[in-house]
Amino acid sequence: MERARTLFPGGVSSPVRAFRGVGGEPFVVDRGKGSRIWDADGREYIDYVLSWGPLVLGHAPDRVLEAVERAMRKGTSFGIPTELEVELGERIVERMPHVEMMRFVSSGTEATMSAVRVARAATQRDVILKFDGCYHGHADSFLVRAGSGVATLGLPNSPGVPDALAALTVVAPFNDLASVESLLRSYSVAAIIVEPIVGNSGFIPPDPAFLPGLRALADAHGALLIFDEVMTGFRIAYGGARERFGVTADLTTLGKVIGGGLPVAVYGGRRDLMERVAPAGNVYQAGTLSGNPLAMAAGLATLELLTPDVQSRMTRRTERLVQGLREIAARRRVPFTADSAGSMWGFFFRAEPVRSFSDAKTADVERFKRFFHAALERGVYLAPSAFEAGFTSDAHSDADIEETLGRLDDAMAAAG
Ligand code: KE4
Repeated sequence: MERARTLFPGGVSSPVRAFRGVGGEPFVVDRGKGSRIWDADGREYIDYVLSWGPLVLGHAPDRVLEAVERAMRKGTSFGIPTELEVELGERIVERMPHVEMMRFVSSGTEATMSAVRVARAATQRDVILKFDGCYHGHADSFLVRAGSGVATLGLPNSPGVPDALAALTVVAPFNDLASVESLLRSYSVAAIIVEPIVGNSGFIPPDPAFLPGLRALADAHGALLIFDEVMTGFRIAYGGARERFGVTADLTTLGKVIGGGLPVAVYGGRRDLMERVAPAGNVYQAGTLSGNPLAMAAGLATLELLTPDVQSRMTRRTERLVQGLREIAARRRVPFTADSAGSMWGFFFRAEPVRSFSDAKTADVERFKRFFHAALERGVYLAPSAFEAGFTSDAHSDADIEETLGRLDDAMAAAG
């Protein structure tokens, strides 16, 4: 880390990794396999961060490694169409038929910024509406009251984003349809962009009427609806938010899981919208490594292994983990609320359920910090921020879950 700090800001390649939200020094990881990771000193952890979501099959699954190996022997990149990208695209459409046409990019940020560009072009409007505490990557327009690392570091917004640009982003509280409606009346909004379940302020599910309400309000005001499923995609249901909530977005962004740990993300949706993207249309977007064959191979192998049975097995284990934590907190009289959807989960040290980022901010962050370190000392790696979601994988066995609950019971006592 000393060497890293002379090379990289904060010694990290992404802010959330720096443990600024929990204090102390990040560990340096050496390797991972299944549900476990080992640090450079050989300490072993059960991993519930899983590279912030991508590793839905756990670390280094044999079938994914073999697929990447096969692909790399044929070359690591071409910048030429390959069959692999077609195959992964077809897998995605099979799961999410509302993603009629798509474009591969290399990060969630690229996906969301491109989806917003398409929406602005299609509606010829400039303003976008996002939600307080939601994080859609670090493109300028999204760094307005964002979640994830922005919230973790307590940054109000971000210097370097021109006021003129930030003014084109309006923000509503999550789960607050009245606020959305009043903003849609006051501004000519190109698109509403939302995490269907917020994973970047901790784990915050939508009220039942919220997503259908956004759909109706968007339609009533000529705005498009973008579901940012970079985190929820292929985690909260086999077919994502549309399957779980029955609401169809005009554009959807995906990432993380579809790359199996390699850099892949996607924006896509209605064909009439996506046909506006160059070279079919005139909305420009491009990328040297988009559709990279190694990343396509990893994503394909991952989705092929992510069957409905695997999905329901992970859901069951995640529910067991969350219910177990609720029981531990109740027994220890610790104010606590937790929830999950598929293989995505989260908790807050607060008695009442959390419905918005302002609720999340009232949770006991100091207790979270103590709990995080007590868990880490006992070999459980949770996200080093009170404003992140947790994940499980198909590699997290029933025994891992039971082992985790024993260790976290102890950690909750130690956290006082
Ligand atoms: P990337 O540009 O980091 O690949 O994706 C941005 C993004 C977009 N949308 C959602 C819903 C996301 O959760 C993310 C990225 N998530 C964070 C952690 N919650 C990535 C971790 C990091 O920033 O290092």
